[in-house]
Amino acid sequence: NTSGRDAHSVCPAPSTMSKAEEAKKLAGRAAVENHVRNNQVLGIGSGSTIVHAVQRIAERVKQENLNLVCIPTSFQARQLILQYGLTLSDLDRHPEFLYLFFPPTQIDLAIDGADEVDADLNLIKGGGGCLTQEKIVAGYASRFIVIADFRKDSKNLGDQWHKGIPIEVIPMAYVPVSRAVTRKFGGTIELRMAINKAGPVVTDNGNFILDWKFDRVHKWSEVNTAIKMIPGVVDTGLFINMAERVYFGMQDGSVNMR
Ligand code: ABF
Repeated sequence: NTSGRDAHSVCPAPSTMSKAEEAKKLAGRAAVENHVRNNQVLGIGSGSTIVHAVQRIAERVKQENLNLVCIPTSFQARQLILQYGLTLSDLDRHPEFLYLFFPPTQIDLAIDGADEVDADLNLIKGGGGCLTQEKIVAGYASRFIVIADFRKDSKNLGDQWHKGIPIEVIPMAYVPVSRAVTRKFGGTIELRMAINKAGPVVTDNGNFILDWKFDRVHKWSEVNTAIKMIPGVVDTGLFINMAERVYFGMQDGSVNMR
């Protein structure tokens, strides 16, 4: 992830940490078992959960001699694809647009993590700063499958994830965008800083990230559209009506599907 931020890396108890890691693995592997098929073009997400999915994809490529092509959602995902010896590609070579129906889309399946998933499968993403490329790849895929551990499961956005909704902005506009968002929708907003506080986090696209902490439940589809219309906004970490299915790895070793 761009920022190196892990939502759950702040001094977790060791047992919680290992249960969460095990849950990520369960979710990632289950999604790959159920959805990856020969001759697919795959979108590969970012974060720590996707690592387990990529490991399983690489195993299956070897065991079953699968012919797969992978499109990354970040520099991290690109490195992961290369590290596991998978075939790297891009949207230049696989550009078909889902909503045209014919010719069919060429990204068959995008798999990615999330920071939070609500009851309607709306997501907050971008805790790792890769939200724009993640949304592009998911948006051009026929199927978008999310993998997560039990801590991401939520009724309403904001119940579990308290770091706000990430918004990627063009650097020169971060102050007016911050003001526009809080004036219209309330809450508070912060420019995401690098861990050493030496400067702002810079995304793979050369932009900044604002974290908007909202103070009430909103109509997220409308909020997403309105924020995207503010000059200087590149995209938001709200993924509305995009996920087809979510796999949650659970504490008891099971996998819940929604
Ligand atoms: C990416 O990685 C992001 O959109 C999300 O912020 C994060 C999830 O990370 P992890 O899998 O490490 O929990 O998918």
